[in-house]
Amino acid sequence: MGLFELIKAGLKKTSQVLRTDIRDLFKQEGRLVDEEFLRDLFAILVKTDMGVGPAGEIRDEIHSESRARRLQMHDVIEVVRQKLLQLMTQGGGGLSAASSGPTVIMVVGVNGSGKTTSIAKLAQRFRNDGKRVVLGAGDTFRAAAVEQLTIWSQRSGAEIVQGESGADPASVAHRAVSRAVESSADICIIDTAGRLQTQTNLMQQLTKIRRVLGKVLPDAPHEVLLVLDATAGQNGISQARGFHEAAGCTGIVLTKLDGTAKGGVIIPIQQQFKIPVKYIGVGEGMDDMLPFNAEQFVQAMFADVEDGGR
Ligand SMILES: Nc1nc2c(ncn2[C@@H]2O[C@H](COP(=O)(O)OP(=O)(O)O)[C@@H](O)[C@H]2O)c(=O)[nH]1
Ligand SMILES: [Mg+2]
Repeated sequence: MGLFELIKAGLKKTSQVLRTDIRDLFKQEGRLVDEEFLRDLFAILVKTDMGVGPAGEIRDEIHSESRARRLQMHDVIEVVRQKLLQLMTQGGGGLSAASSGPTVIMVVGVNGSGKTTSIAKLAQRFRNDGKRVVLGAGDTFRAAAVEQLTIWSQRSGAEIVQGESGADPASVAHRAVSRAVESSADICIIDTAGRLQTQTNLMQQLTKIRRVLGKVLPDAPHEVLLVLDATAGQNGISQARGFHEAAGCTGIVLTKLDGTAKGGVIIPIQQQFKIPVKYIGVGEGMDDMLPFNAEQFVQAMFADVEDGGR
């Protein structure tokens, strides 16, 4: 499958809901832009979790441009697409790299958001590019997380540094980066816990890991990726805010887009965190993570609507 086909497949749930709803809206050929139409369109857009602000902007734009006119479905979709593109920020072109030595990437987020899976996917991408990768199993809180990362690292041919169960994650992180330096690895990715006894403990731990990374390599971490579960919708945003504050995140990985019809959530996410979405997760397999591209994302959201909608 090509890149766009993968994104399209990943956004299938979102585009299918949009397809049903938008086609309903255009049962007659051409539709008068009146109060009822604007209200229905607004409701459809809000259903994607893009937020009432953005949905309202789109509604108002169509209102002011086309009030009392008859519009074809294609014209409306075109306006919605253009406006969504304006509201979205571009991806920011891949990950930052160290000027010399290994690039250190720290990965944070709520339990179950997809951190460990995304690390495995990232490691696989780097391995495909011929890079040498060291993984730090910094989620020592859950024994299963270490196991999971070990299995993935064996598959992709990445090296893994782990501690005893319950070991200090900061010391695991320290050893992982030191190992990456000493083995001249290109990339070091640090996994972290998403849950501890208390939220305060967790935030302190993340701050400490970040500090320790900088002690081994002064400009590390080069990226701090915040992993967000798209199926959590807008609720996930408030949950993740603490992580952003504690770890100083530089980019977002938005996972599980394949599992939700609320793909529009990417807009409030970008607006709230003001850091670029770098990758999107569209499945559980190792190849199911793609670089984020706003134009392709918007195209994919509406791909189904137009495929059979004319
Ligand atoms: N469908 C789907 N599942 C995902 C995706 N990313 C992660 N998962 C699943 O989400 C669950 C939790 O992932 P995990 O990486 O263990 O989360 P962590 O607790 O943040 O490390 C696992 O069952 C993963 O297979 C994705 O993009 N799509
Ligand atoms: Mg994990």
